[in-house]
Amino acid sequence: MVRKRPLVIVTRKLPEAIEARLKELFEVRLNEDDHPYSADELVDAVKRADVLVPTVTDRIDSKVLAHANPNLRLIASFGTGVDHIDLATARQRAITVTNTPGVLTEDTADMTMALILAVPRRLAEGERLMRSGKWTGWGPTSMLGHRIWGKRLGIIGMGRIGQAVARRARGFGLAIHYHNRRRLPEEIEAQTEATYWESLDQMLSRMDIISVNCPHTPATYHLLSARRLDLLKPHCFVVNTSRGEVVDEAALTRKLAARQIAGAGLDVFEHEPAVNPKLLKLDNVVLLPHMGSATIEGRIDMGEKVIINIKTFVDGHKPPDRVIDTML
Ligand code: 8YV
Repeated sequence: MVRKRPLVIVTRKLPEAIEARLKELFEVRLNEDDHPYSADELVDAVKRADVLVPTVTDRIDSKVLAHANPNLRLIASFGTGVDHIDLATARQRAITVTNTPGVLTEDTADMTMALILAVPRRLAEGERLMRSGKWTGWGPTSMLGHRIWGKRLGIIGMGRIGQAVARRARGFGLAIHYHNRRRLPEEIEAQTEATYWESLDQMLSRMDIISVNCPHTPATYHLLSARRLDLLKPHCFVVNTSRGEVVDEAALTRKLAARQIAGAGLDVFEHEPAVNPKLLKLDNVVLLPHMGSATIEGRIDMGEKVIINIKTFVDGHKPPDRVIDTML
């Protein structure tokens, strides 16, 4: 690092306490009005920054990185997913990349569980009915949903968040099934009596609820493709709190509209902030604005992690949350 106080450019507004601490430690450029940066603004940022703090809304691709000044040595991303950063180009340019894993696990698992409950039990539909003023009172066959207890939950991606979802889901009487690149150690499986499926296709065809909890990588892009969505039973519900790109959103929308899938709970979308307009018209979906980890506690913890990653790096140590390690 060339300067005593490196220039840290933060692309979005962070909690006050985090911004205040960043200002104490570094020379900082903040985003006062919190507008998402355009591609030109990102280029401008990498031209000046010693450290860039982006979020999921910033596409740090090879075109942007081509403009990086030689002192840009660290991208300390605010978030766990790093699919918005071209990691191969960053590695080539010897830019270390860090993220903020672990601190949003429980919050994201809570939101996943909320959707697992909300869709089969028609929570959002019931709420809309109340606000419409059209509720005529209780009826034995009105607003019937589907029981959660005793159903099979298939978790795609049994990392930290997937496992936290499994722990919650056990409490609601769901049987836990999972597909993961690698099978988990027996003692972890035992905690939630989880059944491993090496074949995703086979798991999909047998589940009542699917929860997507894997990261978006080139290998998981459209993992739930049209072909795989065809394997789901018509009474199956799909919940996604990971990344929209993991599911073929157009195919999912078609199947939901045709009632070939019972419903979906989506916190993430393939082309955020755009949402397939046909999804907005469907009653059997619950849609949330990418708020899985949106708690003040979580955002502060994420900010603390960003600060620790920058501070250790600037002080010449290995930052704890290295996604790309250029320091070896
Ligand atoms: C964050 C997320 O809010 O951390 C992630 O990967 O998806 C979100 O929960 C967002 O990415 C912050 O950049």
